[in-house]
Amino acid sequence: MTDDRRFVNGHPFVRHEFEARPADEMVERADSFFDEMDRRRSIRDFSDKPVPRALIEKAIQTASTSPSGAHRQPWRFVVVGEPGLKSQIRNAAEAEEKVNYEGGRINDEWREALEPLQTTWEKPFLETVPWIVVVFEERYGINPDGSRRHNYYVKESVGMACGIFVAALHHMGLATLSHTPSPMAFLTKLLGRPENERPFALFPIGFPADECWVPDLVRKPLSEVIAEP
Ligand code: IYR
Repeated sequence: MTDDRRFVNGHPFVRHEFEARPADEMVERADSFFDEMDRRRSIRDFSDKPVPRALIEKAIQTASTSPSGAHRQPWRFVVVGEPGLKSQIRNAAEAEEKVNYEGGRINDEWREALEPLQTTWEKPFLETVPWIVVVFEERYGINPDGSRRHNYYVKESVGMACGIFVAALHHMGLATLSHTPSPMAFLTKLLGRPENERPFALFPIGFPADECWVPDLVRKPLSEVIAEP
């Protein structure tokens, strides 16, 4: 056994190779990462330009580096590229959203909150995009004997993984929308997922349309984001 591995109460540990950086390089990297992330926007006008599946898989692999409760990694990323399935997702999502928008499931307060986004029940981008990734949370695992294995902080874990997923896509030059067609139960059936999984969010992924408009939203200033104890 080398110096870089040891057992702690019988459990394997490895030495962590932390990458220490000079102070000026830390500031430079902090600034440039902020600038890059600040250019990210959620979009709804997508092009049908193809995207290699390998890029989607790399973004999923990156997302899967997320921290998770007890390292249970309670997420599944379902990659949908088949046009028929995308159409089925669009149709089912629009059916639910039509009830939201026109059937009264969105109350006045909510409607007012959505007004600046100008969203409607129509979701054509679900057919336009080359890929839809549907993220499922694994509510509990299944042991080899069929019994349930508890997962911890599932929503927190999957939420963090989705954040890293969005950042990875943006970093590689792809655009997405964090979308939660509501209710999402239809995705379990459509994608044949087991009972221990629940849909968490859906990400249409591709390039923006030649003309793509987004709401002129303002990010909160730091003074409204940071609070002192
Ligand atoms: N799910 C609907 C409504 C909607 C809700 C929120 I909160 C948004 O940030 C955006 C939309 C839809 O997708 O249109």
